[in-house]
Amino acid sequence: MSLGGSTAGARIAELLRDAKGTLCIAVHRNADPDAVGAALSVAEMAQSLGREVHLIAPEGLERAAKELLKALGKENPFSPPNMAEACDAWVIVDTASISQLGPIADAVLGKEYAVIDHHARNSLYQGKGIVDPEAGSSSEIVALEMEAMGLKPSKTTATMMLAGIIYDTRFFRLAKPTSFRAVAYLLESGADYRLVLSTLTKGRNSVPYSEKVARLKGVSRAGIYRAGDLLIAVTCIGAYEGSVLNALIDLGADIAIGISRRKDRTRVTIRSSKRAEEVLGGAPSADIASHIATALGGSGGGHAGAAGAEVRAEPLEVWGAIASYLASKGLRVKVLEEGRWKEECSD
Ligand SMILES: [Mn+2]
Repeated sequence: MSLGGSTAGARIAELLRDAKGTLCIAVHRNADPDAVGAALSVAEMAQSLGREVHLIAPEGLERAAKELLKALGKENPFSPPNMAEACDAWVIVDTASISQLGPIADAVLGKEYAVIDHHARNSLYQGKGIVDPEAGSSSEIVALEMEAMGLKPSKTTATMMLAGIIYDTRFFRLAKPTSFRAVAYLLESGADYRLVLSTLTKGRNSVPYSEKVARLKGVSRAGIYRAGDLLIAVTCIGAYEGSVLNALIDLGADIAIGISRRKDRTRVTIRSSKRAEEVLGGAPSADIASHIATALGGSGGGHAGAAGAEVRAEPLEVWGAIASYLASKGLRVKVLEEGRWKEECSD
């Protein structure tokens, strides 16, 4: 069978068709609607080529993704991480770094794999697959490949991919031309736009109790720093990092950093404002994550606005690496308020 699509898309089709043994699709930890939409559509691509695939989530699904599956009347299609051992070849979707693969990293990296992703810095990509930082989402990359191959996603998958695009582009605020092209194709394929909007907006107004507590704790512990005229907030948090950091950005921080201790590692989550992007150039969140990973030995990746890194280093060393990134931009860090994050993050 020969398929159209881009050259990279054709290579993915080749891998899906020819890979020996058990074929699996991996998403990132805490998989969001974009990761789930892209994974479901790659699975349908594989099925159209006569291949069965297993979907593996290293650390479960994020709330919005779960709510969408529920609204679609679909069971969670992902197997737990211990299934990863049985996989012989992989397609990794929407995932930028080893740390985002969590417990399945070793099972994936030892095998043949392709990457489909849109992050500005992707440290997993080794030439096989499609990494397009110009795309607003991974779902739109796969949607346009499917269209070029003459494949139509099922209604459920089309709806999940549409949700992925809307979620990752923050309701089209960060949309690219390819986002809208893909949306047109998904709507023609039967995607349920109203269901996506009602599910994604309903989730917003019903923040769970534990997430509210995490936000308030995260804000109350935060240290506040100044670099040039950028405001930087650093906090110590173990859960709902994205939600806490978005709250800090909403309160006025240009860069918000969440530090979380895990046994022998430190996980760092970063969010940056548009203004930080203008002042610092490049893709600040992703650049800080890469800088930390390079300086301290670990992995990191992400977008201009959101990124993450995981290193075997102490929180204070992480803060030192961030200060050295800012110094490389000619900015010195001044303390406005130390907060309690250092105490909270030391054991
Ligand atoms: Mn994404």
